[in-house]
Amino acid sequence: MIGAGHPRKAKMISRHTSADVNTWIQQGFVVIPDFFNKEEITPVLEDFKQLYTGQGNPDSNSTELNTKTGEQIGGFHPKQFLHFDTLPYAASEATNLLSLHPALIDFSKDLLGAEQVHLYQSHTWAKYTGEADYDQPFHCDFGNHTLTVPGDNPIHRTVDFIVYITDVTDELGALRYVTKPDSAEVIGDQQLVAQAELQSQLKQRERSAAGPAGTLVAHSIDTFHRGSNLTAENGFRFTMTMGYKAAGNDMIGFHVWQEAPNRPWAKILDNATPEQLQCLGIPLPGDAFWTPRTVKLTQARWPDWNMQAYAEKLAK
Ligand SMILES: O=C(O)CCC(=O)C(=O)O
Ligand SMILES: [Fe+2]
Repeated sequence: MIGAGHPRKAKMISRHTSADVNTWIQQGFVVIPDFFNKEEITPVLEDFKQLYTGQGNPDSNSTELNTKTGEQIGGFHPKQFLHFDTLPYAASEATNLLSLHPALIDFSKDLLGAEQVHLYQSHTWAKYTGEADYDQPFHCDFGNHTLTVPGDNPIHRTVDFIVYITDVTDELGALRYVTKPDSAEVIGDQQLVAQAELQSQLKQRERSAAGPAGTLVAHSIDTFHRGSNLTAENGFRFTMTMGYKAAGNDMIGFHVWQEAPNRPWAKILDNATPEQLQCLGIPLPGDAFWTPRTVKLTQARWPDWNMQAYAEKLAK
């Protein structure tokens, strides 16, 4: 088995099992309904309400965009991607640190079989009934995560997490997916794009990732899935998407954290542990990067970041 059980120091209490890791490797998807608890999700829900106040289509359920023509295969549409935000968020510590939750880092390491992982994507996403037709065709997400293709070994791929901040039912746009064995039967393992005639065959095999708030969906950039439409009256769906890769995997990318220094980084720097910050590319205390000069200059740049651990363990 690739991925689970590699030796690590100080193992935290995991929120996943080795069966979850196996399911992800074999099926390409795993859905864990209670990964995050109510106390963790409630403040994030409050933040979403603030971030997206007054958003959504007030005239829900009656727009042209939301009408369907028979069994038509869905398409990608820019209106599906409104109400996106990117880490760090103009929101509470809870929302800013959810993407870096130790249990997610721990799960990512086991899924990818990597000693160290890097958070390369984190965004919020709000969808509203009637604002767009959110039905998409089956696709894999690798197209805007790599210039090559998903690797054969998990360590070369990524894990894409979706966290439900609200309950996500089939009527509220639950992601639909096809397991790896099923998609292999339909289109083989030599194709990464499903043409129209295969879309309907995949649809016959689709499963729903519906779940309550707190649910974690883990998939990868090589697994077939699609967004589905919101049909519940006045419905809305709040989720967060996070992507992890093995540290040093330069083939994979999405956000470039460094290009947005004016965003509210203090929310993260002032509250995260060195292990969490390492997932954003900041070396651990004791790394050769940290010298008296680099600690002093970094501290001057971010005065409220408690850098004691870095200052105490300077490179010789
Ligand atoms: O949000 C979802 O349920 C899935 C959307 C999706 O797969 C995509 O936009 O790539
Ligand atoms: Fe996708």
